[in-house]
Amino acid sequence: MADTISNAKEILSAFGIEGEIAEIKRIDDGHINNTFKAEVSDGSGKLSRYLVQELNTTVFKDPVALMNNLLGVTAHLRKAVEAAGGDVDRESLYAFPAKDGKPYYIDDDGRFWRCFNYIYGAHSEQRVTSPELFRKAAKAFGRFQCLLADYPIDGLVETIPNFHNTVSRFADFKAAVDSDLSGRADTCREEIAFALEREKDCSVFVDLIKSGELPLRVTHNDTKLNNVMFDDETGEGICVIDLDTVMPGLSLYDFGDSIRFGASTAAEDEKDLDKVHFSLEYFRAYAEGYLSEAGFALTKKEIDCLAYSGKLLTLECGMRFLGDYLNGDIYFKTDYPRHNLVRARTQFKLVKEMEEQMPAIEETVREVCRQLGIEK
Ligand code: GN1
Ligand code: MG
Repeated sequence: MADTISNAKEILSAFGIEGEIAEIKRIDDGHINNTFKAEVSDGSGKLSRYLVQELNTTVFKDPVALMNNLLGVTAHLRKAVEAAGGDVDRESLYAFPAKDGKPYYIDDDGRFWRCFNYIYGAHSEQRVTSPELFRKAAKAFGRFQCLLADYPIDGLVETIPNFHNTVSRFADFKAAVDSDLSGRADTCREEIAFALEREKDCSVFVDLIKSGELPLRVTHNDTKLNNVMFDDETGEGICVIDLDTVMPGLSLYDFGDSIRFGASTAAEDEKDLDKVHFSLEYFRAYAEGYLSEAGFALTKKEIDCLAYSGKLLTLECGMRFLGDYLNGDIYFKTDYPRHNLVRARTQFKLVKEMEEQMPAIEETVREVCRQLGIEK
């Protein structure tokens, strides 16, 4: 992975950005796309910053449709921020049009580039280090969901079909075990068995969607902590980023995925499992933040499923990591050969602890609802 972009000048110029490039710096936050911060000087000493990102078109197979989703959603969010008197350049993302009017540029090697406003005076966080931080992330994701509540769901394509369809994720996982393309299955029999034993869990949300008991909403679908930008001064979550998977989904996908990543005492790829624990304290903080923003808009069934969503989304992600390990690391970026296995292990440890603590997690949701006056 290069730390710079060899054809940065050409790419920036395609977006109408001329001037001297002062710096190109890789931002190593995501497992999928290649993201860079670009600083450009206009000659008079004034520096402008941009976020230049190469979309992973192996993962996102219809990038043009994706950009269409993104343009609609960002325009909607921008309007909402404007209406609330917010700072649109810091509280919303904006994809710059290229000179040909398209919101992307494809270079001679076929690489698919976008260019966004750089959210200045803000930072991302890679780990939950306090309940306050997680509560702030939760508020940002809860608000994000409310802002998109009136966005026409039919106008969005599924950028990755069946992204959180756990039944199809389970089938993919099983196929990865059966074909064992990497010849690694013998190194993770225990982890494989752990996932296979939980097949029944995988159909719970799918069935509730089918029966009409859970409503589809416009959701983010990748609500990792580092997809929120926090204000450098106030620490508040000011902008939700990484909008490539905004599409029809369940509120529970967003809640559960945040819990998966954040309600843990260790990093997603911590090798020492003794350090990895589910944190009920962090769970409570997230539930408080999220429900304070979005709780009144949720149905009773959605609220009843919040506790379970954390476990299910963690199981799903663990299966995805383990499946990728078995497939030979073809999806997630990895730094070393067992990286995906290490990630799967942390996820399964969290699943196990969430299962053990499920009554307490459910009671926490009820307590938070009472505390906020949410009665369904
Ligand atoms: C990927 O790109 P990033 O790091 O925000 C993945 C998520 C996983 C996450 C696991 C499009 O998100 O679904 O939950 O890694 N995104 C995609 O850390 O597959
Ligand atoms: Mg991301």
